Amino acid sequence: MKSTSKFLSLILRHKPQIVGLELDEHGWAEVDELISRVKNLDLATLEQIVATDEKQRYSFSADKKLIRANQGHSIPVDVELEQLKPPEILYHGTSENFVASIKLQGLLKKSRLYVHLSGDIETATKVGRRHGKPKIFLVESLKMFNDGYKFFRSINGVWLTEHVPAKYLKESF
Ligand code: HQG
Repeated sequence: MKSTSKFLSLILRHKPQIVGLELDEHGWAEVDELISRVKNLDLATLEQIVATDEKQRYSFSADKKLIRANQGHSIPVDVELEQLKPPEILYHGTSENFVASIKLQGLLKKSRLYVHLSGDIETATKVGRRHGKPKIFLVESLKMFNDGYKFFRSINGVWLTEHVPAKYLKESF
């Protein structure tokens, strides 16, 4: 199940073409088509993945005919993110290896559409651990917002913004 979920994330965020699928401009794929193109995937399995995924990565449309990833894309789709005033501080978990470069350039979105930020240190630490020894940056998000930067929150609670200049970053531990 976990490996199918990972594969779904690859298809719905990054490379739908590897199974010959197309996403629409809002990132939706047709459920029937997805099921027919991914080996060993049926509707019951898909429903279970959407319901139990630990980060709530996917959503069905109201009529359940379409499915999309809630965030994390590298391909340019508009998932109709909610634009919001952020809290005073958000967190970014990364690896120690990237610290010098981040202090110089700020946070870059790299291959994704946005820089991903977390609402709490625990989540940011898990994100950072994916890349190596974790390192947390505090982001002065409210200050950024007041300076005109836009913030979005995906429906699974991930905060997103296009770039965090170094002057809004503070090192945590
Ligand atoms: C780093 C996972 C050098 C950045 C997570 C990160 C998240 C820089 C890496 C979501 C840099 C990009 C996204 C700079 C940023 N110099 N390195 N100037 N600016 N970086 O995977 O934020 O499990 O694209 O710190 O939970 O790690 O996929 O982004 O380490 O929500 O659902 O460049 O992916 O969710 O890595 O993770 P990523 P991320 P899923």
